[in-house]
Amino acid sequence: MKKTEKFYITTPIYFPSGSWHIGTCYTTVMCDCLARFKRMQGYDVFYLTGTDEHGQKIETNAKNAGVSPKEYVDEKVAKLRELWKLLDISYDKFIRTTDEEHVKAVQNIFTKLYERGDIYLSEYEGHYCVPCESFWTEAQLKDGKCPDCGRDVKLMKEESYFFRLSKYGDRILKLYEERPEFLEPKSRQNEMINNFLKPGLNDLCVSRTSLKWGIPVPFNPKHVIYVWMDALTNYITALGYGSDDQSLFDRFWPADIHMMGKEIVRFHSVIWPAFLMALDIPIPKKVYGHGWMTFFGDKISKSKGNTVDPVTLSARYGVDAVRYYLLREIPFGQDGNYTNQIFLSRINTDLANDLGNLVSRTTAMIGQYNGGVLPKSSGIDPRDEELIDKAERLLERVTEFTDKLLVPDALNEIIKLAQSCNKYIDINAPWILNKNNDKQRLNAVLYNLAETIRIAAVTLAPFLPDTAKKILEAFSVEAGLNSFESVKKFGGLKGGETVAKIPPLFPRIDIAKELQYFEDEAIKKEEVDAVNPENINNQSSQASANTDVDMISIEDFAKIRLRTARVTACEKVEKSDKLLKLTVQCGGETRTIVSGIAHKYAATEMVGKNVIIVANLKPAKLKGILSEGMILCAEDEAHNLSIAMPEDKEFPSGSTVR
Ligand code: ME8
Repeated sequence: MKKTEKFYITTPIYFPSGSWHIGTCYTTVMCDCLARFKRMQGYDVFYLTGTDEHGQKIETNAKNAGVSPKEYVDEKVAKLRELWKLLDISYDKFIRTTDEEHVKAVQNIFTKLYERGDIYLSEYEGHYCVPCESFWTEAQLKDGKCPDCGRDVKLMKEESYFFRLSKYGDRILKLYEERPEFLEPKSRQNEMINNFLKPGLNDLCVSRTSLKWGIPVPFNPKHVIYVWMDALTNYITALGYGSDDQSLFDRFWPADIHMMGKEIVRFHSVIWPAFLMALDIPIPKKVYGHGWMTFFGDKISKSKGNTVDPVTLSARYGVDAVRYYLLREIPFGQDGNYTNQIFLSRINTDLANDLGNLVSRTTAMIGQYNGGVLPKSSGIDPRDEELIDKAERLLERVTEFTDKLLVPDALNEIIKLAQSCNKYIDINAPWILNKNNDKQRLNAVLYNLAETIRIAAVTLAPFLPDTAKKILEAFSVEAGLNSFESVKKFGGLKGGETVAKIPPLFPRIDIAKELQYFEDEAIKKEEVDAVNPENINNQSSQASANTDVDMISIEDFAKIRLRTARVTACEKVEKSDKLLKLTVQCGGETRTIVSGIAHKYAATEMVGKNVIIVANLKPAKLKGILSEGMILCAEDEAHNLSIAMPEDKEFPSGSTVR
């Protein structure tokens, strides 16, 4: 790679609604990690984020708050910037769609498209979803509601400018064909082709007269420019497109990755390329639509009343715990479920047990056995080859995954190396070497540990910058030894460095106590809304009452989400004869389910079984454990149980049961 190769990465620009939750931070933290990774690889990186400040939603919110739209957004934007600062987001530019340069450039773009005949004046009659700022035809509505968010839409009829989107359908299809890597994951491509491109695109309404809070159409100022046209162009106006200084645009365009949640892929992979085609501007290299952080199966969103506050979580467990969770928990392109339990367990197992414990043990041993000074390397010993080999190949493996945007797998490689180090400590037992006065072997073991930790910490830096910094400081790693280049070869540390014993990077969490805290504090509110405390007795009495229920319609039945799931772990619930606590994998999600089957099934025989679960049952607490679903069982009069299982043992988990 040439030193000067560029990398331009963008998040969507955020609606300054003020209700940011852990899910909203996902795109930004993911892009931050990729931007940092590329910087460490030597790329010239431009990482763009910002805010999407116009539109009806903001106009209404400001009115309700009794302030001007600009006052409203100024306050919210300041809060968002604080959040990004807290989460260590290393953006190169924060664009606001109220920035004067952006406003001017959008007006220029609108005029250019009008002059080219790609924008024309007509009348819009149809539906509008205010929360999504989306236009919909009657046929596109789902049960009369917005097909994206399920909320009410408004009927609109007004004079509008239109963009000739219909003209670009074939070119966009061709783009997908010629550049299959343009839109990922592949499933999103199929969705766009089947739902939008194949049925044929309609021209897009790109102006409104019924609201004021937007960028005026320069040659007809009673119209303001449609918020999505205003918003999408930020990716080029931020680089100075349409201004006097286009040098950033010349350097960084086309974008290497536009990253976003799956719900706005349509705007980025259909409408945005069409705008660019109309402007004769090259198409971005990749649009990546990631999955959602869900909360008991629903997308986390304020409107659904289930937010989890990243500021509270960061203050309590550290920013890097939040970053780690976000980067580790959502599998490639899929959704990842948030529960406090999963969040806390992740910190305990990966960060406190594996990584944190390794650093504590190693610095403590160097303190105890060598006065806090790193011993010198004593050359390669065949007993150490396996560890050294793993350390030397870490960056290569992490790069391979990161390049494919498989960030959870990349992180897992680093944690795996920490686990190998912990095993290496157990096998080599430095305390015995010390007792036996085997100074030479003891020094070699301590050196190998410190050097492997250095390699792991440098590689970890783009993911968890603060943790990496703390580790490197503890081992007095010099500036030259914190680069990617320096971790390709084992043996960078010279020996003689001062090694400081540092407090645990991630103190072990008492999960039961913390879950109690969540219940007592504000975060509890969101969870408790969904939690309906029940106990096993009233569940079973409900079950027997239900044997005589009235007939239900097919729509009623459709409300019950039955899914296949695979049991990955199981244990008896303490002080209960009836209950088993099961961990099940349901598609991309891991859930805990407490089930009253212990009198029939042993915990050990449950592991590996495929079961059917009610996936949208209100979570309930049983013996203090949050149960997120129910396992289907047949029960005879003598209360014997038989678990309902899909006949095909290999059937994928997460499949719908009907
Ligand atoms: O859509 N899980 O802004 P936004 C994962 N202004 N990602 C989530 C999420 C969740 N639960 N909730 C939100 C907009 N996000 C427009 C973009 S770009 C020209 C205009 C992600 O504030 C969401 O998918 O609603 C998106 O990537 C980002 O947060 C901003 O969403």
